[in-house]
Amino acid sequence: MICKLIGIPLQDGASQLGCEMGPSALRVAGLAGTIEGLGHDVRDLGNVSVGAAMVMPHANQAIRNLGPVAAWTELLAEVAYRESDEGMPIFMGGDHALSAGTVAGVSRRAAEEGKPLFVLWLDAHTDLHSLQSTQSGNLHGVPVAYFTGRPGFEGYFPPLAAPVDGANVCMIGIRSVDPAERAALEGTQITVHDMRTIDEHGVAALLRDFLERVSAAGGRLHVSLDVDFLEPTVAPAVGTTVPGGATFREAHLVMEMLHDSGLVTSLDLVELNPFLDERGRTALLLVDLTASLLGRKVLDRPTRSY
Ligand code: DIR
Ligand code: MN
Ligand code: MN
Ligand code: MN
Repeated sequence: MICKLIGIPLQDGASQLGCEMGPSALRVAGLAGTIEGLGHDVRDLGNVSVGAAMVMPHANQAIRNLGPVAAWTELLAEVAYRESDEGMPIFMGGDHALSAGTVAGVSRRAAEEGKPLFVLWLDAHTDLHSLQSTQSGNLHGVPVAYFTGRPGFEGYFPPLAAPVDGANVCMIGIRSVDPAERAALEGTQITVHDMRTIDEHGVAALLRDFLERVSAAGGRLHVSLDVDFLEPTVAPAVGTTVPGGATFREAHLVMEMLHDSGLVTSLDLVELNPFLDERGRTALLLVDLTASLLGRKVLDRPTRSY
């Protein structure tokens, strides 16, 4: 398979600086060579960059960097649309605000192909704030509301070519939801598997149900992996750690099952903040998780102490 690496040094959506180093850390950790070693054709397309953005005033004074994030969203929607023509684009973030653009772009691609787009959201958070409801003002908290077509983005973020149907979005790992997001969830058909559900049923059964739906619908599948999906002791390099996350094995099992399904058409690796890492261990973990998604078997995994 052709894998296209696309670096997105975006940090304007996060509370802490450092995500702009994410693409570099993933390269240094050996992402390209690892994927090549699995027999794939890797093309590193370099980093995307936006020029100086406009100041965009908004009634919600808490919002930070609205102009720049809007500009990134517009550019990334174009890049994601273009690069989803063939092979699997791997979007190396960068904070999670980038998914507003990447999902908008791959959704436009799916619509053109006459297929539904499904999104697997692996995260501690639902990222379902509107521009009005965010209290932190960090725009990595809004991408799901945007790409599912919820109101309030008009005149700020670019119009969506094809909003994603909430019924096609499955969230796994959720354990930190703000009250406004909780209220917004009620009005959607998004599937939310919180950590308690995972504890009780196991991640495999939950994921299998979703993958069967994707397969039956003949959909494209975009996977968005936020570092804070994982338990902070395994993946410390993220600005918004939340205890009680997915274990090392739960995360790998998700990736292994995604590989076996053959359904994944695009991937975000987001929120890696190398400044918070411990000798690159979180970057290496993301490389290994991506390897599992692209076919590496447990028996072939190099032994690392992390
Ligand atoms: C919180 C945290 N819900 C916010 N969101 C994060 O700032 O809106 N998303 N960390 O990944
Ligand atoms: Mn092309
Ligand atoms: Mn997130
Ligand atoms: Mn998160």
